[in-house]
Amino acid sequence: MDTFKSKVEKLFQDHEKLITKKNEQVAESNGVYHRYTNPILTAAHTPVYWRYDLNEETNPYLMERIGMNATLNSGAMKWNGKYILVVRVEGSDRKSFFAVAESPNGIDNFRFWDFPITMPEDIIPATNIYDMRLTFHEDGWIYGIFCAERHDDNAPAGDLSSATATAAIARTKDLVTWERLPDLKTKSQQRNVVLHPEYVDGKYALYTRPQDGFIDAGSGGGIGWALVEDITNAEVKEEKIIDQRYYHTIKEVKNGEGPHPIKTSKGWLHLAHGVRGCAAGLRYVLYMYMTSLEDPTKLIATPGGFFMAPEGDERIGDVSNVLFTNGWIADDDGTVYIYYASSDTRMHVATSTIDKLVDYCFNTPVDGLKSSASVETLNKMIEKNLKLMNQ
Ligand code: M1P
Repeated sequence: MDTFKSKVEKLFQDHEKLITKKNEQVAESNGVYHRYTNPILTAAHTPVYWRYDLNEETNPYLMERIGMNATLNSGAMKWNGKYILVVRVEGSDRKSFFAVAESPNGIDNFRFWDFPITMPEDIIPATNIYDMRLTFHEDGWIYGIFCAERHDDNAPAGDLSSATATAAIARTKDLVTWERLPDLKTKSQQRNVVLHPEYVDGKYALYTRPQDGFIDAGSGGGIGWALVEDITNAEVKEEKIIDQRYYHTIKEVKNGEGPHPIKTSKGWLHLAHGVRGCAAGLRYVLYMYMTSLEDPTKLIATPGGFFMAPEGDERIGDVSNVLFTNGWIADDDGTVYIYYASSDTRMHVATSTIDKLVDYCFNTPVDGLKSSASVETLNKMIEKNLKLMNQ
């Protein structure tokens, strides 16, 4: 007969088997990146001792006491030789919080640290916090910028859904103890705010995403850029749109910077998400672009279309048809680990290299913004190839 002790042992064994499962590269690839067979983190990867009260006296039926719903949109960095994710964990109560998970190789064996992050509350406490971008800034601090969501108290009585989004800022030296700074002051609501890793003109530089409402980017225009003098009292005084949205593209409805850009010899390499509407709802895909090293507000490569879109099981989840990224790691050997969530439910990794991604950015045709331009681009490729093939 199963005893309480044997049932607890089984829980731990099954969990250990899940988190130590080897992750294999998927054989098919478009040459730009490789996907992997297993998600790297799911709700079931959260520790058993987060979910179960392991005391037989207080939990005689060994039932889950605290449910976890999803592990998604994670910030990433290499830290003390480990691949670190600051994961957005969502409980069954719909509240998101941050927790660190680390892996020795970046593609499997991700293990959560014992405790989630206890994020100090701001002067105006938030109801929900999520989607942290990590930046190891040249000032020596590790910054986490994330969305702080609060009920919109200006909404009509009874409207419990209207909310506001601001960019919350915190910093740390060890990923355990965080110092909370005041939220970014801006004219509009903001989500997907990201700190550039270097000073620009002696100031902190931010990628922003002005939005008219909590959901609608509206007149926001696209991904913005702003310089801030004092990060401990950050205020956006001037905001310039650097990556605009366009009609009938993958970023028609919204876009947002992913993780902070990677510095390469050819320019800053960016990963972002683009959103379009369709009968099934919003479709979130990932795309790339590059900016100049001399002037990080200047676009120098704008590959058209999506870089990655939901495939297979990735299409299904709490918010289906979504890929979202806010973390990647560039290793010294040039390997890039792209961490992305599918359908707001689970985390995955894809790998590529800096050289391939830069080549992708400079040599993928730009979006001509109409069908005839797409056909023209396609015809050029076909003609060139047919000549080669018939030689
Ligand atoms: O549900 C998809 C995504 O929706 C939002 O993205 P955006 O800021 O572009 O509107 C965020 O809530 C994000 O967390 C979520 O994954």
